[in-house]
Amino acid sequence: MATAGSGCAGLWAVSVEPAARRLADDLAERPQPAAWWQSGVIYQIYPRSFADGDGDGVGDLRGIIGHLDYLNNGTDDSLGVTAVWLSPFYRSPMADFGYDIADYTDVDPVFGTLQDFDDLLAGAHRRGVKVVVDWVPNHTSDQHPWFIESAGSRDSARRDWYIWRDPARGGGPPNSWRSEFAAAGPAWTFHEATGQYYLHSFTPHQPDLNWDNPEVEAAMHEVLRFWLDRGVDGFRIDAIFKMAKDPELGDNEPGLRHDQDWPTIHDRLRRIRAVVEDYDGRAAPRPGGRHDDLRAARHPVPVLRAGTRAARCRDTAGPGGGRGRQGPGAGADAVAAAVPDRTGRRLHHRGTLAPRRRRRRTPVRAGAGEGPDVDARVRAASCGCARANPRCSPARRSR
Ligand SMILES: [Ca+2]
Repeated sequence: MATAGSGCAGLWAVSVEPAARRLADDLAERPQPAAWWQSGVIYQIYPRSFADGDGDGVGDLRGIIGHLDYLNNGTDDSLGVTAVWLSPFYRSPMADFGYDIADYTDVDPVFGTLQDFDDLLAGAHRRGVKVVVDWVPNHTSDQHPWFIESAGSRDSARRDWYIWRDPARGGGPPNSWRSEFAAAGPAWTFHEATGQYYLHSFTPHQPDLNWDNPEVEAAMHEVLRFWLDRGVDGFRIDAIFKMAKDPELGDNEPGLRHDQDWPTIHDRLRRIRAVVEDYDGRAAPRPGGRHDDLRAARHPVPVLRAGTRAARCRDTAGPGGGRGRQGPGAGADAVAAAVPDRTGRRLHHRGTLAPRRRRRRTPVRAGAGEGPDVDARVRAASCGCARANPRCSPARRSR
């Protein structure tokens, strides 16, 4: 019987499998209904300026909760958004307005608590609104416990979690890489205590994680799972193109950047996708060919389908509408990504369409980045306008 059964199974394998494969291929080629992140309106909220829930003059999660009906109450009286994308609300010294994270799994007290976040998530979901959170994988704050431990000594167990190198022969930074913030100068800052430079693609207070270390990748995947387990619907991935660099630290060449977009990015994106695909209906970059991956990596909301046109609009009304502001700048910095549907029809937005702003560049001061005045470099670099301006949000940066 066992032989007959095996033969029967073999017969099925021979006669049915090709037909099943053809059917699967046919189904795969049929147009699939667009997912929410492919056709919906994704509305970016910058928590610091959106709405102040406790009256201390700074926007917070309770302020967002208080305006969920403004975002979507199921009627034409609301914006009718499909999803909100929350700029960082994590614990941070705010050297780069929240894009310098000291704890990926907690809410900064200025914005509230994890309970506030859970309440926000539940309130959004009750209204059918998805919640996308910012994930900042390229760098931490220099106040993150990982970096503090890494900087503790050359023998630290986490030394290799960041990118440390000896000075160049003759002194100075290890190579010619520059910070993405021109005012910050070199992408390297010398650490007196251990006699090496550390890499930072943005401000000196944002040391780059070493994604070539599998322990770092695993730890950052755990961050994704932490928020997925809480129920978030997707991630906006910050500075994703910086997650893969030439491990040999070669100098940039005409037409070839060694400090970003290194080919290792593709497998890293696929592994991120694999983490998210353990959770039904969540959004992250899709695996695909080199072009698709890079399109995803470059897009301000990488969950968007390659080829989707996106426009930014500034919500000049804000949650307070014409009834006055909720706090300093409330509403004025809320930026929506309004995504036309497949017919090109703009789905829903209230506000004034504005062209993407050119980033204001500050001339690099002579000697910037070489001296010890790191804080001055941060102040200049963090908002790109050379002044400590809380209204100058990272959301304005073009990444
Ligand atoms: Ca507040």
